[in-house]
Amino acid sequence: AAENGLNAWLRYAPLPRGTYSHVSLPSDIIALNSSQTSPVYTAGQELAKGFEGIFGKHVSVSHKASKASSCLVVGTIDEYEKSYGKLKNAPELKDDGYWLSNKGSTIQILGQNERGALYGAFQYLSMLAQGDFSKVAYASSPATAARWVNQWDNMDGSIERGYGGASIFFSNGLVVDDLTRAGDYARILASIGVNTVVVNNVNANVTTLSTENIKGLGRIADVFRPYGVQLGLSLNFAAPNTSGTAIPPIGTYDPLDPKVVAWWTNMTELIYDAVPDMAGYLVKADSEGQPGPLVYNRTLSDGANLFARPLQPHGGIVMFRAFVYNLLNESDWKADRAKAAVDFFKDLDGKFEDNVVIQIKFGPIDFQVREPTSPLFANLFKTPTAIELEVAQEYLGQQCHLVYLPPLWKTVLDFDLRVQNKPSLVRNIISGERFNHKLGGTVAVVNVGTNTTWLGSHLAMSNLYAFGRLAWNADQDPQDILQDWIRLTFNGNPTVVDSITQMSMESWPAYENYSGNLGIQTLTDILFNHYGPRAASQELNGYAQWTRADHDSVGMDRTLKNGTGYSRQYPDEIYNMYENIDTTPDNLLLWFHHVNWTHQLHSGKTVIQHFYDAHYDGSNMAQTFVPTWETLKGKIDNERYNDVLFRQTYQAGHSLVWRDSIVNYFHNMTSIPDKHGRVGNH
Ligand code: GCW
Repeated sequence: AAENGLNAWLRYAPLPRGTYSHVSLPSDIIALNSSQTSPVYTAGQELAKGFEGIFGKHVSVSHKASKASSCLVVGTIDEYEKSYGKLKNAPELKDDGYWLSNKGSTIQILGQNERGALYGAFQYLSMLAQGDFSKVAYASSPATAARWVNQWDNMDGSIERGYGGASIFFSNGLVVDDLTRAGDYARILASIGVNTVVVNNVNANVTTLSTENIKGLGRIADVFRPYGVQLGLSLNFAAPNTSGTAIPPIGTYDPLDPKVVAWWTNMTELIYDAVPDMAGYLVKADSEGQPGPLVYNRTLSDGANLFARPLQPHGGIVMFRAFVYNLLNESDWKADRAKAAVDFFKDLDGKFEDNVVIQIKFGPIDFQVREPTSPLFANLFKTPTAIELEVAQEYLGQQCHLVYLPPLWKTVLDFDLRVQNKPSLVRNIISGERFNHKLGGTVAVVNVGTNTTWLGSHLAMSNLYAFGRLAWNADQDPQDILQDWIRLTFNGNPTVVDSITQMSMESWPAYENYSGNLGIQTLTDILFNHYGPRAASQELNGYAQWTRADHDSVGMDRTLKNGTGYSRQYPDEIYNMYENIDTTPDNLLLWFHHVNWTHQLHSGKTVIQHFYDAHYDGSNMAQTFVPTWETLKGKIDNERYNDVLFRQTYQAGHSLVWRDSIVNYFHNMTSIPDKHGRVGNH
């Protein structure tokens, strides 16, 4: 049944009866707010739904404080204290934080704000649904203030890089009438602490700002609101000069022209009339054909501030994307797109309004299977930053391959950039802690669509779940998060947990091995759809995702002494590590250095032999996912069992296509035989 997919990890499946006979469940739920648009109200409903599903117990919800014992109270700390008196030993909570505690059989779920109370309820339900009845004494606050997802939904209902069906927000140029799925989405996101959804594509169409669509955005915000999810909006920089919006065009979009300032101020007011709690704007400017301030010889900070100022009275923020680059020519040995973000943004540090956050893709290129940490995180001190991750598996198998991404994200979140020779973990930079900012963010590009699995694949949902968990607290183990997800999404049967854990944890290494290793990036077709192997497409394109592979040698020389100088964008300790081939880790060798195919790695293998071996290892690994999955037959529902089996069988086959395509390509190029005789000669 579709609800297995639609409810994602919020299924509240019945626990085996014997497992909770010793637990005394509350007899009443008191939600300290009776307004149906309040997240506290939602929390009450959700808790009742959970008790019903997990324990088959009906627990009624009321909204009046009472002293009855064995009831569950959910609300804000403030509301609680109004009714029950001052709390002793209440913990310090940040915005959106929560505190779970119990006094005898009375359970309290208290939020720093209403949203926090809902998050606390979801946390409590997550414990119950996993059969975890341990102590309810737990306070938690989010690491980053902005926990946003970016949808790349177009007004015509298509989704850029979408592999899970059509948009749940737009169709035929308008906001859809039936927003049930949008509300369901908000529920899923609230359960993992996501607080904003930017609903339209960063390649923004101006008609999102038509009079009719602004009303529609108001309706989207209305279905989000009970879940504490705010609407965010992506803007097209040229909107003031384009017809189709609620305000007539004025013939220019120069950010310093007072007419343009007035235009955006008026537009912002119109939007806030419809969406009084809008979170803010997301802007992609001067990138990949999008208009921006550079067209008028203005700076990117002029561009960001144009939007920041009218948002200030409303408490909104601008997420300004650092994904700005120019097309380049491969014949120039020093040309390097990886340098673009620092080149464009470094000197603007300090020139942004206080409510601007620079949103930075985790690596300097574009969601590749392995990239070093973007050096921009170490070059902005006065400006808060957010990391941009991709749940959409654009270059990473497009949800047709299982690739559990948190281990990849953690290589960046946990990376120590050693700014001024001091500990400078990326996760402490984006939280605002390292450079003392209140703002900061963790963002994911997510391509959920109308498909009843949301992402088009049941197993891909672990990436969305883990994204939210890591945005809340990046100091968590990807495997622990995964196992929570497995128990909630499927069940706690040890075979189920072990098998899915094994496949998932092996999936990124497998994909890296058969798609592109040693830091060469993902060798997908980059000219067309970013799917499937096409190593040749990496050369002679303007996108500058080059491998510089030829008969003798391979890799991008990004050193200062002989290459593009990208290495120098890092602080000294990191620069020294990457500048020197001996201290560059094998998995990023070809990102930083141009070497002979016969160059010996730290592992002792040559580069070319590593290519051959890795492609066989990776595809062999992908073959094992099928029998591993087959151990679940009868242990989960048939519908999901069969659906995933089909996908894993496909992945196993496609990994062979990957393997043979890549090893043959480089074997033909180098004429170097495989030591194990597997390549060529057939
Ligand atoms: O990865 C590239 C994608 C584009 C995308 C762009 C971006 C929405 O191929 O489809 O545009 O990144 O992040 O802006």
